[in-house]
Amino acid sequence: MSLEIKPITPILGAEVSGVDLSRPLSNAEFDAVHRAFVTHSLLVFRDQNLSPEAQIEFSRRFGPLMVHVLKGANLEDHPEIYRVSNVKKDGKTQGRSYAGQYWHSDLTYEPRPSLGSLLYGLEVPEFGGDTLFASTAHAFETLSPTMQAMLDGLTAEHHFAHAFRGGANPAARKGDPLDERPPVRHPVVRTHPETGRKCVFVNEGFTVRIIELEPKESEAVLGFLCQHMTRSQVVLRHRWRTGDAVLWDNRALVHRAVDDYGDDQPRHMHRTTIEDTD
Ligand SMILES: O=C(O)CCC(=O)C(=O)O
Repeated sequence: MSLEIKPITPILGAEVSGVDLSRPLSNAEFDAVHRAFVTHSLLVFRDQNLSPEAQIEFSRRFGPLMVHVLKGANLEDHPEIYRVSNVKKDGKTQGRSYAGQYWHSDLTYEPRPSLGSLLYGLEVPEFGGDTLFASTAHAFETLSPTMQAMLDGLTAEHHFAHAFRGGANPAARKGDPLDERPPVRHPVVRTHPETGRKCVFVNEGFTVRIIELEPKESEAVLGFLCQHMTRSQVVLRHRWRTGDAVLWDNRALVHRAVDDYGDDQPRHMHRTTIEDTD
């Protein structure tokens, strides 16, 4: 079966068929996947059967893997796999339940944030539990030149604790090791190293403030940017099927999960997170 790439929306996303990620990809196959990843920012691979080892091996071809700060959610034998799960074993949840219920890009609270993430659905709800994605490059390109010039050169503070301290969803706060990571600073506009496109690099989850602005200005600008990036007409909504592996570019997108399902609907996912070494 040959590799096929079908775009999902005019702005982002493509479905890739003809690839079995459970076995090592040839260099030619990997190059085609890599090109599609850079072009579309998000790739959906259906009907995969991925062991932790295979997921790690495929993800590592993009760069070194990061270990999530919430260690209890990582797979014991494979700490590079972060579990997003509401499934309980011996009364204990198997990973982080209802993770990411706010727009974010993964691990922007780290000094070196993430290049991309691969989320693999082992068990998904019959309905609900979709994931939403929006392009930060498209967001920048649809701002006025005056706004673009104002943002370019600014710096923002990102903090892991922000998502849990009422910055986003207060319900997600309980029991998280809030101070594991000190605040870090990143440019508000970053140039994607592979596409050359400028991307807005702030998010609702982890961005606390824009350093160079007064607090009220910062709040207003961040609020506007988050709203602008995630307008309904630019959002891709991924409806999960068991066996889906979704790879996204954290340098070019923000995403959020939707907790419209309950614990009676098991949702169990394995995520690998690739480091941005540029
Ligand atoms: O569960 C999801 O759909 C996404 C979770 C999330 O935000 C993440 O893995 O970063």
